[in-house]
Formats: sequence, C-alpha cells, structure tokens
Amino acid sequence: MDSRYNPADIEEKWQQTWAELGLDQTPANTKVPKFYALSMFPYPSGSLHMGHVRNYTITDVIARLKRMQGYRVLHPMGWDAFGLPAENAAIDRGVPPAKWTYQNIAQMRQQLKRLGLSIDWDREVATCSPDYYKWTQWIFLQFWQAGLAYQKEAAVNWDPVDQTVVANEQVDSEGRSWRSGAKVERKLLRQWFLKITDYAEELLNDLDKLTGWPERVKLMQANWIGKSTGAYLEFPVVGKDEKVAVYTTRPDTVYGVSYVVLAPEHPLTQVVTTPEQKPAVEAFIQEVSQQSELERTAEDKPKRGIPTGGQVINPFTGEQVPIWIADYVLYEYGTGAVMGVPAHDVRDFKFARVYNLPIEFVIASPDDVADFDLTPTSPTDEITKVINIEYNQAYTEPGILINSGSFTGMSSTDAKEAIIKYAESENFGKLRIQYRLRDWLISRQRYWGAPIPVIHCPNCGIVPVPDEDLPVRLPEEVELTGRGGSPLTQLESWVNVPCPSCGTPARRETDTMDTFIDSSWYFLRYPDAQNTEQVFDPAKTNDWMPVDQYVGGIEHAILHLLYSRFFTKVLRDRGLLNFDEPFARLLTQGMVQGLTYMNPNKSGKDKWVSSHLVNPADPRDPQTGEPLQRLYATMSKSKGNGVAPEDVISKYGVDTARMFILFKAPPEKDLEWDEADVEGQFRFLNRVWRLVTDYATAGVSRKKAELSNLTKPEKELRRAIHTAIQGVTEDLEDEYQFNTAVSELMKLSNALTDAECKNSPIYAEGVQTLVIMLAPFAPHIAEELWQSLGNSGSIHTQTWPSCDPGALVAEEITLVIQINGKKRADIPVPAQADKAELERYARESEVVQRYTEGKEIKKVIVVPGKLVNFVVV
Ligand code: ANZ
Ligand code: ZN
Repeated sequence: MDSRYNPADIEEKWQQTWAELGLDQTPANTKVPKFYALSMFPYPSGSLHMGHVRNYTITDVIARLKRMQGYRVLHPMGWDAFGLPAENAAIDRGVPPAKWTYQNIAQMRQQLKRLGLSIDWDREVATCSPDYYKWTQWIFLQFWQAGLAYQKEAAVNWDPVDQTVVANEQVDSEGRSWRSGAKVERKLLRQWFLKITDYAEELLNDLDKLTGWPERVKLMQANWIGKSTGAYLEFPVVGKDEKVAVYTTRPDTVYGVSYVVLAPEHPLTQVVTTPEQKPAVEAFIQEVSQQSELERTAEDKPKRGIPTGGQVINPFTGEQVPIWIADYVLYEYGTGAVMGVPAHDVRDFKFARVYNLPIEFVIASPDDVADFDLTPTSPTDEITKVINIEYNQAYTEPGILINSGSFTGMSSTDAKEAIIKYAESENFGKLRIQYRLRDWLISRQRYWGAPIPVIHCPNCGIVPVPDEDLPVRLPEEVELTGRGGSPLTQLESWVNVPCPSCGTPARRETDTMDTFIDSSWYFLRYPDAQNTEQVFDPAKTNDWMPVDQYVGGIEHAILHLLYSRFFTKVLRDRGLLNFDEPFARLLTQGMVQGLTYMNPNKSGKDKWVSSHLVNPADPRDPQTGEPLQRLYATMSKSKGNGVAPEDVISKYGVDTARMFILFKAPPEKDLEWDEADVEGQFRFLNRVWRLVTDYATAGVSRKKAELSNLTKPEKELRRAIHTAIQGVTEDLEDEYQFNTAVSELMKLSNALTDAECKNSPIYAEGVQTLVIMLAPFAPHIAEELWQSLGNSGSIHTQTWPSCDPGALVAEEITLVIQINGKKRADIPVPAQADKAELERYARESEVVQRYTEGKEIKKVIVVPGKLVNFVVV
C-alpha cells in the first residue's frame, strides 16, 4: 500500500466498489429497527453548492452511523424538478424545460456521487417525471374527493405587458414585474385552493408532538397558523337592513369604537356609500386595487382611508359611528371589516389623528385608576377626562374598563368574556376563533408543473380526470416565449378533450400546480419509489415513516414543512397512512459563509468586492481605492465569495471537505469557510493515515488482550479508547455534535501516537476503533485503512464500538497517610497496588519525607486500600 495519503487514489475506487457491493441499498422490511434519514431534496439547478454539500454530509454521517448501530436505514435522494427557472432558461436559451432539467439532474447526480454519500440511488425520484407526477395528480384528486380542493376568485399579480400572472416574489418593492418592469396590477382570476384551514387546529396542536424539532421552527409554524381568539360583532347599518360584522380580539374596547372600517373589496361598500361620496370612494378603491398586500399593510406606510358617508350603530352604546374604507383592512382576514378603537390600537390611533376621528379611552392602567371607586353606576367622567389628557398615545395593554357602561370596573380579561356573553344573549355577536392561515392557492398559470387533472365541461362543470387516464401528460415539445401566459392555453390539441363523464367537447384545465405540492409528499414515495400501480404501498410507507431525521435549510421552516404535515394528515384521513406527523426529528443546518469585502460607501450589489480582487493585508476597493470591511457572509454569486465544492475536492479530497464541514461548526450554526482549517483537517487525516499504515507495516497484533493483566500504559490507553467511544457516541446520539465528536477522534489519535504500548493488543484495539469511528465522517480513508489492517468486509458494515464502562473508571484510590496515628495527608494511588507498593508510594510522598526527616521510623502499619501509618520517634 502507498505510504502517502492520496485521496484521488482511493475515493473513486471505493465509491465504485460500494456501488458494486450494493452497500447503500435499503434492506427489505424486517423486524430490525428502521431509521429513515432524509435530506431535503434539491432543485436541479445544474450545480452543487457548498450549502448542498453541508446538508447532505450531515445526513450521510447520521445514516452511516445508524447502519453501524444496527438499524436498517433508508437514505434516499431525488429532485424537486418542476418550477420557474427551467422556464426562464427555456425562454433565454430556447431549450425545452424538460431537456434542461434532465441535463441538470444528470450533472448534479454525478456531483453528488462524487461526495461519497451512502444514498440508495434505486429510489431516486424526479417530480417532473410522469411516473411521479401521475401520483401528484392522483393525490390532488384525493383532495378533490375529500372536498378539500376548490376553485375561487382570487386576486393575483398581473403583468399587463407580458400578459401573465407573476408570483409575489417576482414583484419588486415598487410593485414592478421583474421581467417586463411593468407596474403589476391586482386582478381577480379563478384559482385553485386546498383547504388547509380545515386542519389549522390540528396543525397547531400537533406541534406539541414534535419534540425532536427546534423550538424556533415550531414557533414560526405557530405564528404562521396564527390562532387568535376574539369576538364576532355585528353593527347595524343606519337606515338599511344590512349589518357590518367585525372580528376583534379586543371586545373589551367596544365602548371606545369611534368608527368602523371596511376593506376596499368588501361588498357592503356598495350598499353603505352615500351618493355624494360615491365618486371619491370608487377612485379610492381603484387606487388600492393596484397595491400588493405587502404595500397595504407595511408598518412604516401611512394608512389611508375614505369615509363612505354611511353610519352604523354600536349595539352596546346605541351611538352612531361613521363607516370608513381603508387600505389596511384586508378582505381575506376575519370578516374583512374592523371596529376602529383609536385609544387602544396603535394603527387606529394614527388613523384617527390623520382623519380627525374621536379618540376615547375605555381601558386604563390599573395603577392610574387605583384611587377611583369604579363601579358600573359611579360616574367616570372625571377619570375619563384625566386620562384622555394624560394618555397621548394608544394604551394597548389590558387594564381596567372605564366609561364602559355596566362593564366599567372589570378587568380586560373578565370584560372580554362578559361582553361576548352579553352579545350572544342579545344575538348580535359570538365568540370566534380565527386563524391567520389561509387556504393554499395552488394554481399557477405556468407551464413547467404538474397539470391540474380536471376537465371543464359545459354540461357537468368540473370533472376530475379518471384515475386510469392519469397522468395528464405535460406536452414536452413546446416553445416558450415568456409572453401571453402559459403555452398550454394555446395548445388547442391538448386543451380540447371530450368530457369523461358525458362526452361533450370540453376543455382541460391549463393551470399547473404549485411546486410545493410536489415536495409535500415525496418522502412518502421513497419507501416504495418504483410502484407503478399505487402512489405507494401503505404497508411499506407506514413501515418506514415517519422520517427519523430530516435535515434541511431553515428557509423551509414554514411552508414546506407545514404543507408536508398537512398532506400527511389528509392522506391519513383518506386511510393511506397510520401516523400523524411526517418528520419525527428536524435539523435545520446553518448557512455556509465565505469571506468577502464590503465598501461601506457604496450600496446595493456594487458594495461587495470579491476576496479574489483584494489584498488581504490592505483591503481596498480596486475601483476607488477606498478601504474595505472584511466579513463573512452567506456564499453567493453577487458577493463573489463562493467556494466551489469540486475545487476543494480535487485539492484535498472529499473526506477532508466532509471533516472540515463537520468540525468547523455545530450543524445548526453558520459555518465560516476557512482554507486554513480545511488544511488542518487534511493534516489530521494524514496523521491518521501514517499512524495506521505504520502500524500495519509493523505487523498487526491478533492477540486478544488479557484485561485482568494490563500494564499501566495499557490501562491508560484503554481508558483513552473507551473515553473516545463514549464521547463520540454521545456526541452523535441526541444533538449531533459532530464538531466535538471529531475532537474526540483527534484526542484518540494523539493518545495512540503517544502510547507507550505499541506492541500491545490494546494498541491494536485503539487503531481499529479509531478507524471504525472515523468511517461515518471520512468514509473513503476509513475503508482504505480498514483494508490495510487486513480486515475482511467493508468497514461500513462493521458494528459501532461500544464503551466498556469498566475501562473508564479512574483506577485510583485515595490513600490516607498517618504519622503516629494522626492524619497528615491524602494521596492518590493505583487501586491495584499491593501492601508493599502502598508503603513505597507513602514513603515517596512529600509529607512522609518531611515528617520523618532526621527521625527513625519504628514501624509501618499498612491497611490495604485505606491507609498507611508511620510510627516515628
Ligand atoms: C378592535 C381592536 C381594538 C383591535 C384594539 C385591536 C386592538 P389578530 O390578533 O391578528 O387576529 N383586524 C381584524 N380583522 C382585520 C382585517 N381584516 N384587516 C386588518 N385588521 C383586522 O388581530 C385581530 C385584530 O386585528 C382585531 O382586533 C382587529 O382590530 C384587527 F384595541 O379590533 B381589533
Ligand atoms: Zn360533461
């Protein structure tokens, strides 16, 4: 064997051998405990970046460890392959999206294989393949049958130049389309939705079951679902039969209502607007319709509104208050109307100041009213006056009700309940639970996605495509111009079909599904990825699921994970799955950051200067000569601070890249790419290489160690070995502390280098253990070294070592030293020391030397394992 560590000689060799041996194939279902290790599948952009490498390395170490610990492991990979970039590439380069995508997949698969990941490639899925999207469509129809898929008018971003719908992310902060630069309009179009709101409560409650998820992710999900408890209250319109229904979380402030506000889209605007106000109101509504939801609700933007001229009656006070229309009220939330309480809501306060609406305080801080006798009958004018003057901003805390009729004197908490009860008894309101979560808009007026499998028939309405006609294939040879919307709408031969139900000429749905749909169920397909008859065999999927460890980016903390949880629950309710939550444990890995330089005097993209262009000793802007700031930032093209995985691999090998990534930072933290540390790991692997090859050359000991008869150096080394086993195992057990696990390996390697018993079977145990524990981290070098030690079989099929607690015990006891029966000191001594040895340890101790100097030792009494007494005169 070569005496030098040369990764290029061994890495591809072993990758091939492992593939031939089928080492990464998933074992069949057996009684052996299972472990499902899953990385979030990538979008096939065509090239792998460091973020991918980190993500997949983490999952791979876990998968390899679990195999060695005796689990049967499922560790698959696939492609989230539908989506816009393929369409854009097609528009820019004239390559059909399918071709572009499959080319990228082939390229990235090669790159992934070069990482030596223990992936079962037989289970690869690509969401753009008809074998896969057939089942995406089938699942959509399951939702349809369950009454969970429906069509409704919804406001979308419409690019008037390109005549197409654009996603929110494609509209810039000034409301312009990224493609045409035209000001985007809001347009009402019929869209498809999934009723995720039906599952809001369960999606929220079941977060408690996810004990293996980061708290932060659960909190983000809970906030996204946004449960709030409040009241639905009706305010009758003066002179009409209609009522304005509002949703409020502060019914305790109802005596402070000075106006009600309708969303511009609210149908009642037509009813309540007076003829005088009509032209102004219509102009206002038209203007607001141009704005995105983000613009309308941005906190730093002044809220704008207009009075309708209409009035409502506050059912609690009998007073009339004006009806306004304002941009900040969203039609889709609550009832699309709110009661304005400027005294107790910051937004309403600002609004009232701008439009000169009355501000009346009805809640006071308990301290401020402590001296007042607040009963429903006591006059509160005095205190109202005082407080109205003193509070010159909204008082938003709960407190004590003032000027609130029979509720005066109650706490906000009690009053909320009492006011809702009263409204219920009088029939103008009730308790209402409201979620911020809205139904999921899944239709895209886009080509490169799974077609929604329905047919619109003039007689039957919406008719689902029969299961046997699935998949509804996406025609692959299309021309994409980027204008005029999806090319599907123009493919008459594809669009025109007979109705499956009555045979009348009908039209296919031309919308495709949001790509988040594709990724909401892929993890259910891996356990049975090649099934052509079923979406999956429930027995297989139920056996493997839930995913035991899911690893991916924090950017998916909300939508992808929420949608996957939703799909799981719906398919469970359809009888296909027997569990509630798809991902038992979640690890969100941090970003990979690269060194970059920033010119603080410039803005936007121009301020970044790639580290290739500056002198690190005196970093200056090459254009202006200004001094630059040095910092780490997430690797990106615009900052020019990316490090290409292939460069690192060709220089150091993939094992070093893996070791560096795992060692440099705990997995959930950001990681600063640092070449010096990469080299440090390369040197470590070189040391291990030398240590093992030196030993292998010197002759591997096959003797079994006599544990009862070890020398001191052997015991010490054995303790180091088992401390390392314990440390690495614990570091990998719960929190996946790869960085400290690697440190343990380094310590063990040092202990072996320093060991004084290189001929002992204990040393042999140490070398084998080091190599075995290195295997999940640096699989190629570990395999090569394993073979060099003369072992048979792959290292990756070995059993993970277990720690012998006996070896850890500090082999020492405390010996008491007495002089003439009086205790003078304690000293540590080896536990096994016999009488003579104990006496020798005692005599050599500093105390005894001191007390016996110039004196005669008459007698030495040794109590084994306890004490030594010197009788001196
Ligand atoms: C009166 C009030 C008084 C309110 C007060 C707050 C404080 P969450 O917790 O998010 O559910 N609201 C209701 N529907 C709205 C809509 N469609 N668009 C904009 N705002 C809306 O928020 C509920 C509160 O948000 C409601 O309680 C309502 O204002 C406002 F001192 O009602 B509140
Ligand atoms: Zn029909």
